[in-house]
Amino acid sequence: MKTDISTKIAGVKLETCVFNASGPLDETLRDLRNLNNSASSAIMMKSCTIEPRQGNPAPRYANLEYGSINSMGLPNQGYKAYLEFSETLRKETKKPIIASICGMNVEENITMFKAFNDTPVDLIEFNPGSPNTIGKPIVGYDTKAMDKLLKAVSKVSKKPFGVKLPPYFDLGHYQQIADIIKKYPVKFVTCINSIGNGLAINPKTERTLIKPKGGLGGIGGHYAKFHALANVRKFYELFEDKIQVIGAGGVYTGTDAFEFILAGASAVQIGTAFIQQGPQVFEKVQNELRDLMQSKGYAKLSDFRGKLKTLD
Ligand code: RRO
Repeated sequence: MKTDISTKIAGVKLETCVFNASGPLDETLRDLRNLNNSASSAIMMKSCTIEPRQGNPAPRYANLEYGSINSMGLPNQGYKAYLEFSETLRKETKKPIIASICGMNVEENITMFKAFNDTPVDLIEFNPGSPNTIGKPIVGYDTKAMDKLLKAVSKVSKKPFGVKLPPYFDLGHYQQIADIIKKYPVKFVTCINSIGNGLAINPKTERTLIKPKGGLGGIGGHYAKFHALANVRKFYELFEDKIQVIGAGGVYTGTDAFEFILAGASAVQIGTAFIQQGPQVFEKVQNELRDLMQSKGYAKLSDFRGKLKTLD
């Protein structure tokens, strides 16, 4: 039996359902070429802004016992660089190329969505709220702002796009945000961005681990997995599989990927584990997922996707 872990996101074929999350090691053309040389099934680019940004002062990322904390502050080369990178990469690869857009206001997002219309980018992941931009709230927690942004970008985007969401914790919030997303031609949601504003402390030095925002940063890795799974599950149910869900948060193994797909994800992204284990993590997770599926007699993702059983 041949185990098929391919998937489609917004009609775009991915040879496997495992690729990189926006953020880690995807800022430069060199980074993106490294991703092309890895088994990541797509090339996801760093969230971009209108102007290039240095990001927050270092140290701004730290490994933790079971994950990571970051307050990178959106370091990126400015959207014009990513327009060019997509053209360059298109000549070098057949893998889907995904742009991540993170403007600071409606106008900036419109400008960037319009610009990517004329590139070979296959998909766009709209990141409406980094947890780490100093002085900016997490937009995903502001339903009115989300509505306004999605309305604006829906009008101009000719590319299929999805939305990267922060984690929600209150059941009522899932419904509110799902109701807004359903009003627009959003093809997928990615759950979850890092869990905003955690605090990691070094008890020896009695200092914070990272410098920006008094030490506060987004928490990723194993710590994030259970909330990521819950977010995938709730949006899978609320969207009735009409809007796809991509899982992100604590994917280190094929079993992690399996759990996300069981909860309803159509693909998974790897962030912290890519930083900690390097590019070979993509192939490792893919092989482990295939092996696990084979041991369970599953030939393809649709054999078990969304079919999580509960105890009632
Ligand atoms: O660059 C960052 O600080 C960052 C972003 Br844009 C994001 O969406 N999520 C995150 O954890 N860090």
